Amino acid sequence: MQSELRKKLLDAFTHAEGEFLSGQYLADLIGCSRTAVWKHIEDLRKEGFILEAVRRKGYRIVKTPENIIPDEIRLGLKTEFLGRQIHYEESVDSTQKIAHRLAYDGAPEGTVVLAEEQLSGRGRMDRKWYSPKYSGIWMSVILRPNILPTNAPQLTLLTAVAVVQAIEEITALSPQIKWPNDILINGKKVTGILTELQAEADRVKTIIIGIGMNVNQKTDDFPENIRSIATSLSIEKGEYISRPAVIRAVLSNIEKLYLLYLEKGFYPIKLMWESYAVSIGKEIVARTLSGNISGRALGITDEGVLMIEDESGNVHHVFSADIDLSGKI
Ligand code: BT5
Repeated sequence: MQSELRKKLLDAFTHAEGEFLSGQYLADLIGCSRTAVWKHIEDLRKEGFILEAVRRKGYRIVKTPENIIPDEIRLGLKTEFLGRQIHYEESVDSTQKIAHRLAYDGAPEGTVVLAEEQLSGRGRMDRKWYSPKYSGIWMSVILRPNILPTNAPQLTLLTAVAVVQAIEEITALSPQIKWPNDILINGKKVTGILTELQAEADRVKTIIIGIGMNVNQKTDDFPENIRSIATSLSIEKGEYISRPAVIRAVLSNIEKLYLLYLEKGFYPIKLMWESYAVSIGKEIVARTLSGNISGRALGITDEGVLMIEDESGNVHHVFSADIDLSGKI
């Protein structure tokens, strides 16, 4: 089916909110015969939509498919280059792995890898990222900025701002960022970001930004070991959330901020990031590979490095750590 036609039909059903639309109404709307409408309805069924057809009443959508159809994402997507190429898979080990391979093979900047589930989704330092089927957004984005490898963490912070703004737009919830890569709602983790590099000594070749967003999980869907620290948009909002809408908002915000970053540098992003950060001004503990540092979080440097002032007034620069907000070692 032509994508314009498909969009008209889906929009009409969305506005109908589960009520019936007559075959004649749909035929007039898209300018075709009632037989052609029936054919289009069959096409939607093949995509996984469940439609009810009742004589003299017409059609109504009972259930939309669980899948994230790349065409549906692209339809309302207002970006120049991000997400113009979507590599979509039902089940993968990790979208990061696929994105690395595509980038290596020369995929254009802005290519996005999306999967319905990940069997070995990963966090930082080889930690596990739970990515169950159909309920979240597991996605990797390929960017090729001309920056130094030491500035790559800035892209994690940029993505965190883009995700927070997307969540605000779609759900009106108010997420916060915990340095460097956690997005929290009511103190629980709703999104994690993992930035990986393909770099030469002094130049970034490719940045792969992995974004894992919990969207429609219920509390019981989380494994026990993270149930008390994880949440989903749906749990927080109390309703089902459309994944394509969230994906579009995240992509369009990343592109907007990325273009701003390329033009003006990190400073404007840093200001936005600080406005969403939970830890600034608070007593925290940074757990690093070489030990714990406790003190007051002062903010981040222009490179995105966290600054912590300890009891004796020494300022520590922290490049990589897990942050504990309780302030006690
Ligand atoms: C992260 O690591 O938060 C980065 C997660 C990035 C996931 C995306 S999904 C698409 C792309 N493909 C991948 O394979 N990865 C990326 P980190 O800060 O290390 O946090 C990991 C910790 O978060 C785990 O040790 C758990 O405690 C917790 N965790 C795991 N799965 C979670 C989930 N679904 N929701 C909330 N917390 C989770």
